[in-house]
Amino acid sequence: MPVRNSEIADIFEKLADLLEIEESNPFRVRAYRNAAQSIRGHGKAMADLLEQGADLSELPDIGEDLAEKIQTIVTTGELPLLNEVESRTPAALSDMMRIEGLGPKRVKTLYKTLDIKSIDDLKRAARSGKIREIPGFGKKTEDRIRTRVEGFTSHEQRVKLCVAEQIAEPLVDYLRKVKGVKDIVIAGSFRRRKETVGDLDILIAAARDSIVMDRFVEFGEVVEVISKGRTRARVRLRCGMSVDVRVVPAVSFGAALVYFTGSKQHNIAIRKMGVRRNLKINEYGVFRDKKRVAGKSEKSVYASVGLPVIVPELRENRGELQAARKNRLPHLITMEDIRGDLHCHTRATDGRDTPRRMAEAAAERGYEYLSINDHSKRVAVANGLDRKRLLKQIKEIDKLNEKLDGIELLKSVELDILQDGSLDLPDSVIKELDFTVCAVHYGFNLSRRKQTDRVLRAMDNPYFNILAHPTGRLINEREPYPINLEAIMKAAKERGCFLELNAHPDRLDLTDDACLLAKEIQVRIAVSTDAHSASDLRYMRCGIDQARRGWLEKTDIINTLSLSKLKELFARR
Ligand code: DGT
Ligand code: CA
Ligand code: CA
Repeated sequence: MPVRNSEIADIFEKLADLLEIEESNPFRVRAYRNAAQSIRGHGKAMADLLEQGADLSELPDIGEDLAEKIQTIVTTGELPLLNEVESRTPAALSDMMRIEGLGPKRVKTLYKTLDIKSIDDLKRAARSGKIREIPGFGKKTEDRIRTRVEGFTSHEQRVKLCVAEQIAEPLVDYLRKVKGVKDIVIAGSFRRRKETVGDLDILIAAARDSIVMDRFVEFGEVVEVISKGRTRARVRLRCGMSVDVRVVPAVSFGAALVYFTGSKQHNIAIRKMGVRRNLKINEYGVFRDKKRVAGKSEKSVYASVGLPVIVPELRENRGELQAARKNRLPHLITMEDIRGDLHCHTRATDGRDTPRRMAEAAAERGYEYLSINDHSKRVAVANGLDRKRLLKQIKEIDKLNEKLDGIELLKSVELDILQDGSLDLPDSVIKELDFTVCAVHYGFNLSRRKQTDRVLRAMDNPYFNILAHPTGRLINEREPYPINLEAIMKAAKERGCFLELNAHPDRLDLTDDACLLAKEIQVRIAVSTDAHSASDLRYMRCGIDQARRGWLEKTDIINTLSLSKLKELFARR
């Protein structure tokens, strides 16, 4: 099976981590990290590019040496250099660097002084109070490590939706080619577009004597066959993810689709509605006195209980059945509604492309506007913009806009909200911008009350427009910082500010539940990608998936508006 881009990126990232712990040359470390980011964000699979004879050294951040290493990984599945480094420095130290607050220096100290080599070692040491005794750590640091590390493993098994997509695609392509397969759908949480999925549930319409099950367990990525029958099988893949496959006859396909798409709560509610109509609803069909009355299509199943089809994203038993009954289902936002992106970075700070390249990529997507939001100086990036550099960028964008056709670049910034609630640049320069995106980037361990006050105070600044990634969570890596989102949403609504739904697949911040809350409070949302390269603009789809799960409609989202409407809103008058 071809090696996925994410696997190549993981190898380079691990190598960078371990070299950094070994205090290797920082430029070398950076080169591997940049390569990892570039490969991960690339729309096409490296394996495919190589097969087509492409020269990988022409890709951004990939030189000849790295191109050769990618080739090695694609052909052999591993990188000898990483194996060599791992023989000196335990591989799991790299996992520890994913823990918030643990950099290479600390990981190294923990390893050298307490022989901590894995997350489990770290958890034990934090619980036993040994870490606080290391010079430079202390009780506070130990507490913080303990909270992070407990959270780290508890949800590790769930896979981010965008990663699950990369895993599922080759498998589905493979199954589709098997003789006798008529239809194939990935159901479960994947179809409901949940931000993470536990396993894949693949539904196949095929004749009963189809060989598809035999083919399925022969798939190259399968490392364990957990169970296998004529109509159902479950396997584990090399990446650790499990896959359920069901083969159903065409007459049952709709019923099976409803059942395996779930959610379980939605299914149970539908089945109860059936019971009230003397119908038995299961994965095989809809039955009245043992007679099949529906089940070939999803539509027929929903119709049997008097409902229109409900889109998978809404099937969580969060009021969608009541809404359907009253004909009040929301008209969910779609990609076509989006007219621009209000958060991206360029080379000026930690992005990879120029404003011009970003603008061209946005125009290719059919956008009317794109804003440039490089970091202000306080943030973790070393080269954040100060007043002078921001003013210079503003001039550059003005010039660029004169040349650009069909798309306008908006002048913006991603401002740090400082601990006292002030913004990181003076109003005298902020007022030169079209609008601001503001965010909390440090001081995550304030109390809920203090963190909330900090953001509320920031919103008092009349130039505050959009609160970026409002909870700071990183899926599977960092918990949200404690904050009263409801109070923030209400204040934003009152002041004419907006919240971002950060569409980056590592963030998806707001959650679906938070989107529902925003809708209830009627504060409007910007769905923005936080792109760090032109290809990252494609993450908009991940944000739209999340917004749809949160019941958001076109009118709830500001980057569906024309530029002139948007500018009016940003004036906060
Ligand atoms: P996941 O895999 O944890 O991300 O979530 P799902 O929703 O994909 O759950 P999964 O894989 O356990 O099962 C797939 C679907 O099968 C689920 O969404 C609904 C249906 N299902 C599973 N177990 C039950 C059950 O006990 N009762 C009913 N009514 N449906 C079930
Ligand atoms: Ca599942
Ligand atoms: Ca399953």
